[in-house]
Amino acid sequence: MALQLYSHPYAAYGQKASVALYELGLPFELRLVDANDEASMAAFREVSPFGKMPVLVDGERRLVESSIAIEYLDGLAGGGRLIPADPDAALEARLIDRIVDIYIGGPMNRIIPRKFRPAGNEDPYGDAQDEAVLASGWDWLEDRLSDGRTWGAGETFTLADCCAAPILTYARRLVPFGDRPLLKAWHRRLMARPSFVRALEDAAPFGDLMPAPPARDD
Ligand SMILES: N[C@@H](CCC(=O)N[C@@H](CS)C(=O)NCC(=O)O)C(=O)O
Repeated sequence: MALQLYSHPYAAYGQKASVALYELGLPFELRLVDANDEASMAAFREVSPFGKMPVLVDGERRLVESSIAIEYLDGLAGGGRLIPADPDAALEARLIDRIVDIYIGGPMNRIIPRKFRPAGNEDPYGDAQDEAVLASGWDWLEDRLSDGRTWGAGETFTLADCCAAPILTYARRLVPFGDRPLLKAWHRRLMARPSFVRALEDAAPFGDLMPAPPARDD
Protein backbone atom coordinates (compact mmCIF):
# COMPACT_ATOMS: atom_id res chain seq x y z
CA MET A 1 0.00 0.00 0.00
CA ALA A 2 1.30 3.47 -0.90
CA LEU A 3 2.50 5.86 1.77
CA GLN A 4 -0.15 8.44 2.62
CA LEU A 5 0.58 11.99 3.69
CA TYR A 6 -2.19 13.88 5.45
CA SER A 7 -1.30 17.44 4.77
CA HIS A 8 -1.98 20.63 2.88
CA PRO A 9 0.53 21.63 0.21
CA TYR A 10 0.74 25.19 1.62
CA ALA A 11 1.54 24.05 5.18
CA ALA A 12 5.17 24.59 6.19
CA TYR A 13 5.47 21.35 8.13
CA GLY A 14 3.66 19.46 5.40
CA GLN A 15 6.22 20.76 2.91
CA LYS A 16 8.97 19.64 5.27
CA ALA A 17 7.69 16.07 4.90
CA SER A 18 7.05 16.27 1.15
CA VAL A 19 10.59 17.62 0.57
CA ALA A 20 11.87 14.50 2.36
CA LEU A 21 9.64 12.21 0.29
CA TYR A 22 10.83 13.85 -2.95
CA GLU A 23 14.49 13.73 -1.83
CA LEU A 24 14.21 10.01 -1.12
CA GLY A 25 12.19 9.26 -4.25
CA LEU A 26 9.39 7.66 -2.23
CA PRO A 27 5.98 7.82 -3.94
CA PHE A 28 3.07 8.90 -1.76
CA GLU A 29 -0.63 9.75 -1.90
CA LEU A 30 -1.61 13.16 -0.60
CA ARG A 31 -4.62 13.07 1.71
CA LEU A 32 -5.61 16.71 1.47
CA VAL A 33 -6.50 18.33 4.79
CA ASP A 34 -9.10 20.84 3.72
CA ALA A 35 -10.55 23.04 6.47
CA ASN A 36 -13.58 23.70 4.25
CA ASP A 37 -14.43 20.04 3.80
CA GLU A 38 -15.92 18.26 6.81
CA ALA A 39 -15.23 14.73 5.45
CA SER A 40 -11.56 15.56 4.96
CA MET A 41 -11.32 17.05 8.46
CA ALA A 42 -13.02 14.01 10.03
CA ALA A 43 -10.51 11.68 8.31
CA PHE A 44 -7.66 13.93 9.46
CA ARG A 45 -8.84 14.04 13.08
CA GLU A 46 -8.83 10.24 13.14
CA VAL A 47 -5.11 10.09 12.44
CA SER A 48 -3.90 13.30 14.07
CA PRO A 49 -4.12 13.35 17.88
CA PHE A 50 -3.35 17.09 18.12
CA GLY A 51 -4.90 18.20 14.84
CA LYS A 52 -1.48 18.98 13.38
CA MET A 53 -0.14 18.29 9.89
CA PRO A 54 1.61 16.34 8.57
CA VAL A 55 0.69 12.79 9.48
CA LEU A 56 2.39 9.98 7.58
CA VAL A 57 0.57 6.67 7.28
CA ASP A 58 2.30 3.49 6.17
CA GLY A 59 -0.15 0.60 6.37
CA GLU A 60 -0.98 0.14 10.05
CA ARG A 61 1.73 2.56 11.07
CA ARG A 62 0.95 6.20 11.80
CA LEU A 63 3.70 8.76 12.29
CA VAL A 64 3.05 12.19 13.75
CA GLU A 65 5.68 14.93 14.15
CA SER A 66 7.45 15.78 10.92
CA SER A 67 10.98 15.04 12.22
CA ILE A 68 9.94 11.56 13.36
CA ALA A 69 8.21 10.91 10.04
CA ILE A 70 11.41 11.92 8.21
CA GLU A 71 13.56 9.62 10.37
CA TYR A 72 11.15 6.81 9.49
CA LEU A 73 11.22 7.66 5.77
CA ASP A 74 15.00 7.78 5.72
CA GLY A 75 15.11 4.27 7.19
CA LEU A 76 12.53 3.08 4.69
CA ALA A 77 14.72 4.34 1.85
CA GLY A 78 17.76 2.46 3.17
CA GLY A 79 19.08 4.95 5.74
CA GLY A 80 22.02 7.32 5.97
CA ARG A 81 20.75 10.13 3.74
CA LEU A 82 18.50 12.61 5.52
CA ILE A 83 19.83 11.30 8.84
CA PRO A 84 23.55 10.86 8.15
CA ALA A 85 25.14 7.53 9.07
CA ASP A 86 27.96 9.28 10.93
CA PRO A 87 26.72 9.86 14.52
CA ASP A 88 28.19 13.36 14.85
CA ALA A 89 26.76 14.43 11.51
CA ALA A 90 23.40 12.95 12.52
CA LEU A 91 23.48 14.94 15.79
CA GLU A 92 24.19 18.14 13.87
CA ALA A 93 21.29 17.46 11.47
CA ARG A 94 18.94 16.85 14.41
CA LEU A 95 20.23 19.94 16.22
CA ILE A 96 19.60 22.29 13.27
CA ASP A 97 16.18 20.68 12.79
CA ARG A 98 15.31 21.32 16.46
CA ILE A 99 16.61 24.92 16.43
CA VAL A 100 14.70 25.79 13.25
CA ASP A 101 11.57 24.06 14.53
CA ILE A 102 11.60 25.57 18.03
CA TYR A 103 13.12 29.04 17.57
CA ILE A 104 11.92 29.84 14.02
CA GLY A 105 8.85 27.67 13.39
CA GLY A 106 7.62 28.12 16.98
CA PRO A 107 7.37 31.93 16.99
CA MET A 108 6.18 31.87 13.37
CA ASN A 109 3.28 29.59 14.30
CA ARG A 110 2.34 31.91 17.17
CA ILE A 111 2.58 35.17 15.18
CA ILE A 112 0.58 33.96 12.15
CA PRO A 113 -2.63 32.92 13.97
CA ARG A 114 -2.64 36.24 15.87
CA LYS A 115 -2.89 37.99 12.50
CA PHE A 116 -6.27 36.30 11.95
CA ARG A 117 -7.72 37.39 15.29
CA PRO A 118 -10.76 39.66 15.25
CA ALA A 119 -10.03 43.38 15.62
CA GLY A 120 -9.42 44.39 19.21
CA ASN A 121 -7.65 41.14 20.09
CA GLU A 122 -4.19 42.08 18.84
CA ASP A 123 -1.19 41.24 21.02
CA PRO A 124 1.68 43.57 20.07
CA TYR A 125 3.66 42.57 23.18
CA GLY A 126 3.42 38.87 22.27
CA ASP A 127 4.32 39.68 18.67
CA ALA A 128 7.40 41.64 19.72
CA GLN A 129 8.53 38.83 22.03
CA ASP A 130 8.14 36.24 19.29
CA GLU A 131 9.88 38.44 16.71
CA ALA A 132 12.82 38.71 19.13
CA VAL A 133 12.97 34.91 19.50
CA LEU A 134 12.93 34.56 15.73
CA ALA A 135 15.72 37.13 15.32
CA SER A 136 17.82 35.27 17.89
CA GLY A 137 17.24 32.11 15.83
CA TRP A 138 18.53 33.92 12.73
CA ASP A 139 21.63 35.04 14.69
CA TRP A 140 22.31 31.52 15.93
CA LEU A 141 22.00 30.04 12.44
CA GLU A 142 24.23 32.74 10.90
CA ASP A 143 26.89 31.88 13.46
CA ARG A 144 26.52 28.12 12.87
CA LEU A 145 26.92 28.58 9.11
CA SER A 146 30.20 30.44 9.57
CA ASP A 147 32.23 27.22 9.22
CA GLY A 148 31.50 27.38 5.48
CA ARG A 149 29.08 24.44 5.28
CA THR A 150 26.98 24.19 2.12
CA TRP A 151 23.82 22.79 3.70
CA GLY A 152 22.28 23.18 7.13
CA ALA A 153 24.31 20.45 8.79
CA GLY A 154 27.28 19.99 6.46
CA GLU A 155 27.98 19.00 2.90
CA THR A 156 24.91 16.85 2.27
CA PHE A 157 21.21 17.75 2.24
CA THR A 158 19.64 16.37 5.43
CA LEU A 159 16.68 16.55 7.79
CA ALA A 160 18.00 20.02 8.71
CA ASP A 161 17.38 21.27 5.17
CA CYS A 162 13.97 19.58 4.81
CA CYS A 163 12.96 21.55 7.90
CA ALA A 164 14.61 24.82 6.98
CA ALA A 165 13.45 25.13 3.36
CA PRO A 166 9.76 25.85 4.06
CA ILE A 167 10.12 27.35 7.52
CA LEU A 168 12.77 29.91 6.55
CA THR A 169 10.77 30.79 3.42
CA TYR A 170 7.68 31.69 5.44
CA ALA A 171 9.35 33.09 8.59
CA ARG A 172 11.51 35.62 6.72
CA ARG A 173 8.25 37.30 5.74
CA LEU A 174 7.67 38.04 9.43
CA VAL A 175 11.25 38.88 10.43
CA PRO A 176 13.53 39.56 7.43
CA PHE A 177 16.97 37.91 7.24
CA GLY A 178 18.52 41.40 7.43
CA ASP A 179 22.28 41.63 7.33
CA ARG A 180 22.98 37.90 7.58
CA PRO A 181 24.69 36.90 4.33
CA LEU A 182 25.31 33.25 5.19
CA LEU A 183 21.67 32.67 6.07
CA LYS A 184 20.59 34.33 2.81
CA ALA A 185 23.02 32.21 0.77
CA TRP A 186 21.81 28.98 2.43
CA HIS A 187 18.21 29.97 1.77
CA ARG A 188 19.01 30.65 -1.90
CA ARG A 189 20.44 27.12 -2.18
CA LEU A 190 17.31 25.71 -0.51
CA MET A 191 15.08 27.62 -2.95
CA ALA A 192 16.91 26.02 -5.89
CA ARG A 193 16.81 22.46 -4.53
CA PRO A 194 14.58 20.37 -6.88
CA SER A 195 12.70 18.69 -4.01
CA PHE A 196 11.70 22.08 -2.58
CA VAL A 197 10.94 23.52 -6.01
CA ARG A 198 8.50 20.62 -6.39
CA ALA A 199 6.91 21.28 -2.99
CA LEU A 200 6.46 24.94 -3.94
CA GLU A 201 4.87 23.89 -7.23
CA ASP A 202 2.43 21.69 -5.27
CA ALA A 203 1.48 24.74 -3.17
CA ALA A 204 1.21 27.24 -6.05
CA PRO A 205 -2.41 26.41 -7.05
CA PHE A 206 -3.55 27.44 -3.55
CA GLY A 207 -2.23 31.00 -4.00
CA ASP A 208 -0.50 33.07 -1.34
CA LEU A 209 -2.23 32.42 2.00
CA MET A 210 0.45 34.01 4.17
CA PRO A 211 -0.82 37.08 6.08
CA ALA A 212 2.38 39.04 5.54
CA PRO A 213 3.94 40.89 2.59
CA PRO A 214 6.48 39.08 0.38
CA ALA A 215 10.05 39.16 1.63
CA ARG A 216 12.07 42.01 0.17
CA ASP A 217 15.57 41.48 1.53
CA ASP A 218 17.17 39.23 -1.10
N1 LIG B 1 5.70 19.90 15.59
C1 LIG B 1 4.78 19.63 14.52
C2 LIG B 1 4.25 20.95 13.99
C3 LIG B 1 3.16 20.76 12.97
C4 LIG B 1 2.36 22.04 12.70
O1 LIG B 1 2.45 23.03 13.44
N2 LIG B 1 1.57 21.98 11.64
C5 LIG B 1 0.70 23.08 11.29
C6 LIG B 1 0.78 23.31 9.77
S1 LIG B 1 2.30 23.98 9.26
C7 LIG B 1 -0.72 22.72 11.60
O2 LIG B 1 -1.11 21.58 11.48
N3 LIG B 1 -1.53 23.70 11.97
C8 LIG B 1 -2.94 23.50 12.13
C9 LIG B 1 -3.42 23.96 13.46
O3 LIG B 1 -2.59 24.28 14.34
O4 LIG B 1 -4.65 24.01 13.63
C10 LIG B 1 5.50 18.84 13.41
O5 LIG B 1 6.72 18.98 13.28
O6 LIG B 1 4.85 18.04 12.72
